[in-house]
Amino acid sequence: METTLKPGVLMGALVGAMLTAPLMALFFLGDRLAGLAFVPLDLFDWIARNLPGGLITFGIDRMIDVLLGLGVEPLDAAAKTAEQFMGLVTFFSIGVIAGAVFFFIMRRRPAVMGYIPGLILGIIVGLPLIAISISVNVSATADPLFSALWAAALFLAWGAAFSWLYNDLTAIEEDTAKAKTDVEAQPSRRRFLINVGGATATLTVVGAGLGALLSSGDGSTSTATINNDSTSTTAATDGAGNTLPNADAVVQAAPGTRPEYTPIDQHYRIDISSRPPVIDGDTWSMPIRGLVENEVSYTLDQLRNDFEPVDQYVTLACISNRIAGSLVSTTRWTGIPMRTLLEEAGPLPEAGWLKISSADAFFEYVSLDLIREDERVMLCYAWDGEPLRERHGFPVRIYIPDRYGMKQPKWIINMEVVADWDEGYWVRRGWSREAIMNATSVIDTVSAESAYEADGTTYVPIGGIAHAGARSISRVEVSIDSGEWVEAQIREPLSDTTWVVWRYDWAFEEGSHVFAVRCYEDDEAMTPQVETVRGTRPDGATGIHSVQEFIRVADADEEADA
Ligand SMILES: Nc1nc2c(c(=O)[nH]1)N[C@H]1C(S)=C(S)[C@@H](COP(=O)(O)O)O[C@H]1N2
Ligand SMILES: [Mo]
Repeated sequence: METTLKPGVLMGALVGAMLTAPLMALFFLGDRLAGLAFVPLDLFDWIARNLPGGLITFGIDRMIDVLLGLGVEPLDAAAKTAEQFMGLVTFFSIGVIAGAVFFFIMRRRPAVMGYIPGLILGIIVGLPLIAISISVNVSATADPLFSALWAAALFLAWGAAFSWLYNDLTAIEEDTAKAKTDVEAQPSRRRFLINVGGATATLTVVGAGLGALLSSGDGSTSTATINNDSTSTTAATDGAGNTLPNADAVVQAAPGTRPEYTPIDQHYRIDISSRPPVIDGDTWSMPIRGLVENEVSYTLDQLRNDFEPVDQYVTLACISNRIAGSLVSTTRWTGIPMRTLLEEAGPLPEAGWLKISSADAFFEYVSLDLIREDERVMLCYAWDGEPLRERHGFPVRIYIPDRYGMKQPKWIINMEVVADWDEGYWVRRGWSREAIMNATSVIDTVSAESAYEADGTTYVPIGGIAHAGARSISRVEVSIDSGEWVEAQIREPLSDTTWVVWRYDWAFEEGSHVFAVRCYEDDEAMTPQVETVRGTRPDGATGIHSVQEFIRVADADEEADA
């Protein structure tokens, strides 16, 4: 008979929700206020890292489908936000389930035992989560010991609150039962829950609100600018105001083409963690050890001051970029040829590979032969003339020409010369071993607004980009309404490791048209881009990009008369 007077599983779930929301808000506040570990996101990172690769890719693909369907831009920032949101939902669900289970078990206990059951709950849920947080967190700036103590205190308080609420709710049930006739007694449980809910909601809002206020913002929000002004799309300077090497190029981008040199705030960003690792540039140093004659180690100052800096304009793309996707960008990379550093270490005869490891547990292998043969392989410490941004790999990352981003670790903390190749982070999860960039061409714009007249014909500029890693583009062709492929003009590129901007001035005909583009590599064979449609996994997407648009030129006749 007594058990019926005890609050049940649904009540437990409700209490779980009421207590877990402020717990998360306090974790967030600790993160913003003191750089303490944000355990809910650590949990998500840990899950994402330990799921089989196929499942992760499937999950990310579905997420991208949803975001694309919603028209969310920029996609990579939105994906990061969605990931963080999924992390918070997962953690919250654990709290709700913990509440339900706790009340379920307590119902079957004969007597109330003060705060002990709640504290035990806090330990059972908290301990593994703290262990997970310690193992994956690389973005917290506070001492891991402080983070662990802080998390332990929060989980214990959270657990104790379950006992406190459970005991009070039980007491209220009993009072209510005794006072069956008392009209006042019935609403007391509801009043109690409203009071508790109000208190936890206030704590949540104040904690999260303060945390948000304290967020300096790491600049991860980027605004997409569509440029309809032909002078700014082919801007002649980089972020620091330096003249770009192809400033005098004859061919101008069709208005509406993406910026040829990506503004640094708009450079795409992809990494395995929900937040970038935070590294102190003053204390960081990078060793090269393993099968070498001299173990060497470099501080950031040494890398900047003791070596002649090299600049390279580079187009970087993610292997999970879809045809015409936004995960590709171009900027100027500054650093030191990896060959120079390798020579200082002096690999032993049996050495074959360089294992590069990152602060976020990411790693990849680069062949020593490649480093020796290709001096463009570079240890990079600056982008667009500035120290690498936190999210782009501060303090150093590697550049390997012709490879997708998955081969190019950011946030490097260690290099080890080893004898044998092994699978890198994404290779283990089923992605390409070589990750050579596929030749790709994209239509950015069919610019009816920029139509112009010449010799009695109206022309509409069409334009976009094409790239093939470090293999250069020799020719771009356009086809309209499945007609003959005709050659487009190519703007002289920033370098032979960047995309080219192409343009085709089309003799306009009003109506709905399908525009398609394809490109050729700059080799003897003039290798054409692969036209077969193939998804991103495992070797990167291939296929022709085409767009269908209804093209009408406003007042074309009037302009011709004028
Ligand atoms: N340490 C580390 N390096 C990394 C990654 C990562 O998750 N961790 N992601 C890789 C992938 S998949 C890509 S596409 C590029 C993206 O670089 P960006 O974010 O600076 O554009 O970084 C690569 N290097
Ligand atoms: Mo990537």
